[in-house]
Amino acid sequence: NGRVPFIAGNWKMNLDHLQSIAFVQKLAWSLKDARLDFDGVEVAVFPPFTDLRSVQTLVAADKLPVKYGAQDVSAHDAGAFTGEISGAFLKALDCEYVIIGHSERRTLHMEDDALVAAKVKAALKYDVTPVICVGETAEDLAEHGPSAVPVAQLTAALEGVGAGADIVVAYEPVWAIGSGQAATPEQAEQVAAALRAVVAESIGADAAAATRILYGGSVKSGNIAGFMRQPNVDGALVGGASLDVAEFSSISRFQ
Ligand code: G2H
Repeated sequence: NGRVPFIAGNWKMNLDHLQSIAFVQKLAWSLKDARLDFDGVEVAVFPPFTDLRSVQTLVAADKLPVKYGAQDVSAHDAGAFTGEISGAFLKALDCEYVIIGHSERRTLHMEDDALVAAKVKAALKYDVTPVICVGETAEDLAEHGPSAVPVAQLTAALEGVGAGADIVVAYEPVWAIGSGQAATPEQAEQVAAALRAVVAESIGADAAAATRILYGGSVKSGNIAGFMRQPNVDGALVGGASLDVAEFSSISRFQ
């Protein structure tokens, strides 16, 4: 299908500064040692804001084959928004990606669909590719079935986004996040296919064909291969298992 698989490590608020920097270096060595075909897979890490400058410097200086992005972005361009980080700031740090609408932000920081949509537009405005997270809770699943809530969330997130926009979508069922209980590859495929239809409807068939749709929620080396075999699943957003170099390197090789 021409889509380059994407393995993304969402570190959340876990590794400290020294661990982050050492991780990026060791990951690059590990992937090179394993002779990973970097044309065949994109590997990215998402450190805390405070480590992005160091990661940028390290990656640029050593030309490391690891991409990186931020875990969130402000919906605003500039101004009196204490504590916020703009898309322009992320672009200046050469972030290629930014995670938007992660379930932890939706739940713990009250981010709603409208704010997620505004953040998606803010990222795109500064040419930072949004990794748009959607997913249903166990209650949503019981009440509405597998795709309804993720489909509604993605439809809202793409409201007003121009045709052909460069986006990544991450399907992360809330019941699978950090629970050790991943979705089955078939469940992930079913929702990913529905989400691809939303992308087609919202920003066009070409964008839908090009958009990577990731699965996230308790991904580890032991289950990545099953997800990667699904035609509509193009990678993974990995949390807990992205905090260990050997494990994340293994996932990057789909094994
Ligand atoms: C979902 C995922 C990463 P984990 O939050 O975004 O985390 O792999 O720990 O379930």
